[in-house]
Amino acid sequence: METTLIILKPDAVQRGLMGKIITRFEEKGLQIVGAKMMQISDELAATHYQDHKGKPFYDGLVGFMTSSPVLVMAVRGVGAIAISRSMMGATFGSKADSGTIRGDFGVSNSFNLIHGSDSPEAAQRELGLFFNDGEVLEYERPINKWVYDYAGGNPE
Ligand code: 3AN
Repeated sequence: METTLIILKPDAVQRGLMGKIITRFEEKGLQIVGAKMMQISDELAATHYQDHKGKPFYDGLVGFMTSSPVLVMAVRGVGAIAISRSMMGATFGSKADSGTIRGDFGVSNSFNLIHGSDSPEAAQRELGLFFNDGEVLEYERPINKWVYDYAGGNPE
């Protein structure tokens, strides 16, 4: 099982889209194992987006992410990182396919509703940035036996 960091960005929170977006993850079969609202500090945004420092959109991105509260979630499942990225759609809402979160709910290139870690290394790093010890939970989910095929021993 993989765990990934998802952030519902300030536009998703302000536009009242949290419930609809969370529902998509739940209905897909992914397990929410951590969730909290927070106001991202300048320091945390700078650390999270350190790879983008110096790019033309960096200041706007940090300003946007710190402008209003976000919902951060830890989302778990087999292949959760790639599945979440495909559910999110392409970076720009104007280009994202219909059926994806960005494609269905946004048209903007900078207000793009959602962040998801893009690799196992990024997920580990980002979960550590946004969640404290004990905030990402382990709990039994009986429905897992209908979400996954365990006939071979592992969830398929
Ligand atoms: P993604 O979130 O799809 O992985 P990245 O990692 O390339 O996209 O970029 C991180 C964030 O930076 C994006 N979510 C988006 O908000 C912002 N961003 C990336 N490229 C641009 C751009 N050209 N103009 C404005 N914002 C951008």
